[in-house]
Amino acid sequence: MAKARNLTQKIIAQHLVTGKMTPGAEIGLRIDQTLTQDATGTMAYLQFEAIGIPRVRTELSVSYVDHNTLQTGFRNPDDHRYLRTIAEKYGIVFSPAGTGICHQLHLENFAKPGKTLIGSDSHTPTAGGVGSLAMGAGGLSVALSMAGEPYMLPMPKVVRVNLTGQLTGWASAKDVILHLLGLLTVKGGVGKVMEFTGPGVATLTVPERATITNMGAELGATTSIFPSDAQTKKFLSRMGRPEDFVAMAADPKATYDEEVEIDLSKLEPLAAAPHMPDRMVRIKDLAGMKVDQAAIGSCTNSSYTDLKATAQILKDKRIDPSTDLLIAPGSKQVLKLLTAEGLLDPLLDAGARILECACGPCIGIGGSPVSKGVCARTFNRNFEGRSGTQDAQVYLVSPLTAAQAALNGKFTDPATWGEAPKKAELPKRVPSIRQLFVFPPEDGKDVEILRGPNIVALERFAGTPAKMEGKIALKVGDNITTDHIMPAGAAIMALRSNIPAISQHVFEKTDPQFVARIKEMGGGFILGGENYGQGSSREHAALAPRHLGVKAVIVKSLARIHRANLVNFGILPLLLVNKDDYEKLEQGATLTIPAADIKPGKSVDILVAGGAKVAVTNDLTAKELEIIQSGGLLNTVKLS
Ligand code: MIC
Ligand code: SF4
Repeated sequence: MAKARNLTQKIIAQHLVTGKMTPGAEIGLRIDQTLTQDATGTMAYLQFEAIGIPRVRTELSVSYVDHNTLQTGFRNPDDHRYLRTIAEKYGIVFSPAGTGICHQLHLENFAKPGKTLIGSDSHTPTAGGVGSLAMGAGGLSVALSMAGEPYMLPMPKVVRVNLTGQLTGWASAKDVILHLLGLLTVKGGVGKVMEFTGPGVATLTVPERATITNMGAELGATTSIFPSDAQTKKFLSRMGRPEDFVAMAADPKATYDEEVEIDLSKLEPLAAAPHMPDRMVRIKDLAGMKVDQAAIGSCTNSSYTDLKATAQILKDKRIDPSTDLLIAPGSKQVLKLLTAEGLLDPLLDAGARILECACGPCIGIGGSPVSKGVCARTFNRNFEGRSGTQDAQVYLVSPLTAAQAALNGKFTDPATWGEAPKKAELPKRVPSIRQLFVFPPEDGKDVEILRGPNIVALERFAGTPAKMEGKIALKVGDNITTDHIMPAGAAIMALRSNIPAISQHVFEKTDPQFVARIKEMGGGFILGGENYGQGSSREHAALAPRHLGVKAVIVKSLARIHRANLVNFGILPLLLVNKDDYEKLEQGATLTIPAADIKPGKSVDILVAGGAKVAVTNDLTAKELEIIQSGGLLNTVKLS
């Protein structure tokens, strides 16, 4: 009899092209679907063009425009036009600006149980809400998946997250994932898939599940996944695509590498306190704190059910005049539903500002709070400065909590909120917005790709020298995010298609002298702590440092997507054998790295000027090492 498998192992087994399913071993997966968004997409498609094939080889590839929708100059609209023409040429579905946020739209329109999905955005696991095995990746990895190449990753461990009971009162799906983050921390999921099982699963609707799998990204997890069951069937048929349903679940006797228990009935409203998504506090304990801004939206909490609950709370009330309330619906479908159901009026009448269906304030594109402003946001990241206001204090909360904060002008004890609204469900008839997607012609041969002056040609990098010499250009601590390395916000993100220009902003908020210093040094190394490169999948956090001459990062541990991006662009990711050596190494120290002696999983000594030695190792495969030595993945691509 076949071995009992959990759901993750089942989908992996069905898509396995190379490797053995032993945790940690490298595997290659056939990818059914890809998605990109504009801020990472332009680079991904420049790379796809460089690969040089006439058509994508996936079942479905979608290009969404949702991040850089602010058009304060030619750059963003030029990027959108480039993306539209590329999509037509290569057989990709195109979702124009304003249609909605990639993950919400993908969930509503395209995600399917049992399929593999790679997206150039770290919150791609949202599609795990319908049982897709959906992972975030760098743009180049997505470009290769579009070219039909297997997606390479270490076989994850599978964690069984056993849900019992059901949510009660004001506790919601957001509080489930906030609770898990408090339990496991922002590095607790690295190398793991969070697979949700147990009797509590059936009590959660697909939008609730998607909130949980979305923010599983903040655990550093490879992905998160729910089974495909009666809830999934209901969701897919309300979305007008019942034929996409297939039931999928773990075998009854499946085993897992680790287990976590959550009793849903014990949860209460929570918040992630500034400036990390795992800094868990109870809303009750924040009671009395003034809230300057409440914001409801982002790919975590912008569904119809989230906004319906918000409308029910705000109905016939007025928000506190000293608090701003920003609402960005996740898609035009959500917006149309709100309109059809008469739910937009309560939001407007209460004083909410309705924003475009896009990422917006989540990534610092508008909606920055006042100086030192306290925010209650339903988003997934509260890294320092990400809101656009450097000293803002962002608390990540559920839509129910955010709506209450807007009404009261402050956090209050949920015990004072009265009766919670009944759990919102999608109506039976959901209006379709399918006609808003641009489906590609059968043959894109004659389509002309239109590029603007901000779209700069790809740079090819040289291979690594036998010996690397240079200085530690920057020493940073634990949990450095890709937002620290390559900041976001409207001004800098408009440069995403222009590496020479965007590289002038590397580490700008952490150390404004960094760029000048590394240029003067003629390149160098970065020293980091645990979980270096967590957060966003932006490959610019590897590409731009590489452009500036960063040759290696030496760290205690690395986040998964950033590690892959470093390899893809030929930067050596080295791990300190003895983590205490971190203290011995200072910014400015001159190092010699014997690059030619580096072998997979073997340690070598770095020489520190003055005579000291520091042992470093790596978790690279022979192939990854070869990629780095060749100056990056694009230099080694040979398509089958
Ligand atoms: C984010 O939430 O940080 C982003 C912006 O969506 C990124 C992608 C990017 O930087 O373009 C992500 O999550 O991968
Ligand atoms: Fe967009 Fe924010 Fe989601 Fe990133 S986390 S995809 S910026 S809504």
